[in-house]
Order: sequence, then structure tokens, then C-alpha cells
Amino acid sequence: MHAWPASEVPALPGKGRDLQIHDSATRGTITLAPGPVARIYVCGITPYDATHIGHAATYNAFDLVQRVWLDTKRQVHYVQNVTDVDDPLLERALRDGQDWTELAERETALFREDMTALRMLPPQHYIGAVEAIPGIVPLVERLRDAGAAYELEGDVYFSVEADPHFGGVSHLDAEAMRLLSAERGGDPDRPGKKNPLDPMLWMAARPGEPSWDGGSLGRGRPGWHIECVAIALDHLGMSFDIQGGGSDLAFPHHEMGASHAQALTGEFPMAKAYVHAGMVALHGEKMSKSKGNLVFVSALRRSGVDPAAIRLALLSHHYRADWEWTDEILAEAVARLERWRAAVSRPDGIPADALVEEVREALSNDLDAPAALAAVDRWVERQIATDGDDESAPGLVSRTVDALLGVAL
Ligand code: 5CA
Ligand code: ZN
Repeated sequence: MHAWPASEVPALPGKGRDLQIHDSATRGTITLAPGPVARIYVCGITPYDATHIGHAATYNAFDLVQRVWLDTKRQVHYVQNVTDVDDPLLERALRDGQDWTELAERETALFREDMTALRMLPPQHYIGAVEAIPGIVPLVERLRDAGAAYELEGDVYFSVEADPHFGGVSHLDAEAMRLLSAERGGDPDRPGKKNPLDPMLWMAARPGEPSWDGGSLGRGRPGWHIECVAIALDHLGMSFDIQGGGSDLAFPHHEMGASHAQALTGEFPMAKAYVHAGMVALHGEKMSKSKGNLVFVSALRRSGVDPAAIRLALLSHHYRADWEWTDEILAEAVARLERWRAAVSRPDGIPADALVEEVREALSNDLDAPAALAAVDRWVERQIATDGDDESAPGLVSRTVDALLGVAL
């Protein structure tokens, strides 16, 4: 699949700091020091009801990761998937009497437009589940042949017992896992499973549903977790730097993915850091497609909101916090954008070299975007109150805000 156009990232003087980031697997903050090429996999959308503010907030976090790495003069190898066939997508298409491929294509196109408007850097490899099927089938066959998977009425399940590290990403107890499994695509109550938590790797063809040739697995379609493992291993290999997504992906999705990869390669975990963004709520409840309490990026754009203001609203919350979207948050972001633009549109100003370092420090410290905004706010206040004579300062501030925060002033 094609991704979306990249906005240019200005180079800043000097060099940024290595990223310290909270890792769910080790439950602590770790310093990532990738080689010349940093590798990141971010779980993409299931293309219906895209792009809501919760999605945008999560992708904003991982966009910041890349901007920090680029500022350390590294290249970034970024891979993202699109879950363009899965139960919830098919259910939505059926509910609305639409063709599921048209629904997926339309929503993916909208997502690309929203990502472009928000200046999110595109992945180098943007891969749909459907196009990944030829790579998924041999992995499932290998898992089955190694005894890490078993068949149940034509479907193939992964055996969580095959992974001695199982639980090492989310650190949940068995009861919590069972509840979340039922909530998030699993089928813990299906009779005949070895362990209620075992996730499906390959679902045999169902009447009226799309299916593909699965070689020795028979016709069917892939499970959700193996999709991301196959795409990540194909394009990044093992031990890449970050696997990212919202906190609702820690279990079962990232846990199961790490287990699949462990059973395939003997290594654990697949990513050096498992990074999870907090959940955005609306009216007191997590913004979610199933509840329908959604604010769409495209709707805000259509109503005339500057995408840079949406981005500033996202940045005003720490990525790990759970927070609630409100009109006030957007209004504050609009006002902040105006103040910042007024400050950098002056022909000269007060020196900004220290500001560049403050923004770098804030972001390298577990992506502390609110601290970065506060640093820019302080410069803006002084700039408006004082008559400076540094001609390069307004340009340097614009480039810093663009390069590190993805906001075009
Ligand atoms: N296709 C899978 C990942 S492989 C999926 O979870 N798709 S999704 O469309 O449901 O979500 C896309 C991303 O947005 C995920 O990282 C998810 O954790 C995140 N997300 C979904 N809802 C919210 C929310 N309310 N707040 C923050 N992030 C969210
Ligand atoms: Zn995923």
C-alpha cells in the first residue's frame, strides 16, 4: 500500500539527545541507543471510523519518537500496518450494507489525508493485512510444525504455553487477561481450546466471508496478532527498537505478538521497548468505535480548525496520560497557535538557542510534550514583552517547533 506524503523536517543546529522512554515490558524507563538506523513498528488502524482524536493522539506520540531520533541525526525505519480484514471491519460493512473492501479503502484514504494534514511522518512500509497473507501463512505453518499451534475445527490456534515468557509484556494476572481477551477480539469461552487465552492464528473460511489460499492451512484469513508479527519481522527483523500503540494494545495484541515471535525465533521480546499511549476519552468514556463517542480529525478540519491547532491540542497532554477531549482544550490550542505565530512573525527577537535545548531535553525525557510547549510558551512571552535584536531567533523557533513538534507556524 502507499502511505502519505512526508512533510520536510528542518535540520536544527547541534544534535538531539538519546530517547528515554517508558517500556511496558520492563515496567521502567529505558534509554534507547539505536544504531545509525532506528527501527519502529506502530500498529495501524482497522479502517473504519477513522481518524478520531484517540487515534491521532497515539500516532502523535510515535511521530515525536521519530522526530527525536531524526534530531540525533539517525535515519528512521518506520513500518505501520492496516488491519484491512478482521471481524470488526467485516461486521461494520455488513451492518451498513457496504462492500468491506470499499469501506477499508475509503477509511484508509481518509486516514492518509488526516495524517498528512497533521504533519505525521509517513512509514516507509505501509502494509495491509491482506497483502501480508503470503508472508503470514508460512509463519503459521512453522508454528504448527514446531508444536506451538494446534487445530480446532479447521481453525489454527497459538498455544500460549509455547512461550515461557508469556505475560512479560503486559504483566497481567490470568483473570485480567481472560476479561481483556474476551473484550478485545479473543474467544476465551470457545470449547476445545487448550488454554482459554490461546489466540487464533488462522481462521478457516466462513460462509459469506472473504478467504484466501492458506496452503496446508486451507482457505481462510489471518488472525490479528500474527499479522503484525509477520509484517514487523519481514520489514524490520527481530529486536527492533519500539513497538507502539495505545495502551489497549498491550494485552492481548502486543503480548501475543511477542509470544508468536518468541516461538518463531527463540528470542524475547520482539521489540526493545513496548511503548503505550494513554486513552483519550469523550464525555467520560474512552473514545471508541464500538461506543461511537468520537470526534473526527476530518470533521474538525472541515469545520475550519487549523490542523496545527489540533496537533497542539494533542501535544498539550503527556502521551502516557489518559485524558478527555473537550472544546476548551481545542480553544486553548487555537489561542496558543495564534500567540506563537504572532511571536515568530516579528522580524527579530530574543535568542532561542537555549529554547532548542529545552525542547530537546523535554522530548528526550519520555516524550514530555507538555514541558516542551511550556518552554516555547516562555520564549513567546518574553519575545512579545521584549525588544530583542537577534534576527535569526524567530526562524530558529519556527524550525524547532516544526522539526521536533510537527507544528508549522
Ligand atoms: N489495527 C489494530 C492495531 S494492529 C487497531 O488497534 N486498530 S484501531 O483502529 O482500533 O486503533 C488504532 C490505534 O489507535 C491503536 O494503537 C489504538 O490503541 C489507538 N486508539 C484507539 N482508540 C484510542 C483512544 N481512545 N485513545 C488513544 N488511542 C486510541
Ligand atoms: Zn498491531
